[in-house]
Amino acid sequence: MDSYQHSAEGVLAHDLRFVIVAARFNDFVVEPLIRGAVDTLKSRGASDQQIEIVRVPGAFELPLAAMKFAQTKRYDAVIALGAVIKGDTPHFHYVSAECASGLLRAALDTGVPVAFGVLTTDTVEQAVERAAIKAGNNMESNKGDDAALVALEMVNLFNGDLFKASSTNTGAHKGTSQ
Ligand code: INI
Repeated sequence: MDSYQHSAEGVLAHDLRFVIVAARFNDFVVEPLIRGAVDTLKSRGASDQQIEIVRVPGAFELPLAAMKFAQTKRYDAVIALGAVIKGDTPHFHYVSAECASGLLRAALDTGVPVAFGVLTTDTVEQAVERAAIKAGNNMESNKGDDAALVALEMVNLFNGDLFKASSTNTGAHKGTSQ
């Protein structure tokens, strides 16, 4: 049986281009997410010129921005960052659900990886924790960092041998009968 292991481990970003689309809403949480994502990409060799950062009003606006940037084909991946924090009304549900499904659609419709780095939390405290804002935090739980790693992994997967036009791997459907 063929198996294929993958992760972002060792993946370098020297030749890759990323766009980070980030919501301004709850910027006290989103800005640290941006810093986490940028630090991770830079630690893998990306320069400032390879990382575009674009802000939109809120999480609800992220899908359209992600879709538009993905359609340009100028970027290897889109990293969407935001924070939807539950309030007293059902507004949270509409924003978070449409944001998630819209970002997935942007990826599926364009074929460009879109990392979902949007926090959806019940409380401000949970959001702060996931953005690793607390003093002394070593960024281990920064979800912007996680989203950047996901983007790297997906780009690396699609740039790899399994997707090369000249690939001689003809056993993709071996053993299946549909
Ligand atoms: N946008 C967010 O990014 N996070 C939120 O928590 C949020 N809440 O709770 O309202 C939010 N709302 C704004 C929304 O994303 C749109 O910008 C707005 O509805 C205009 O389209």
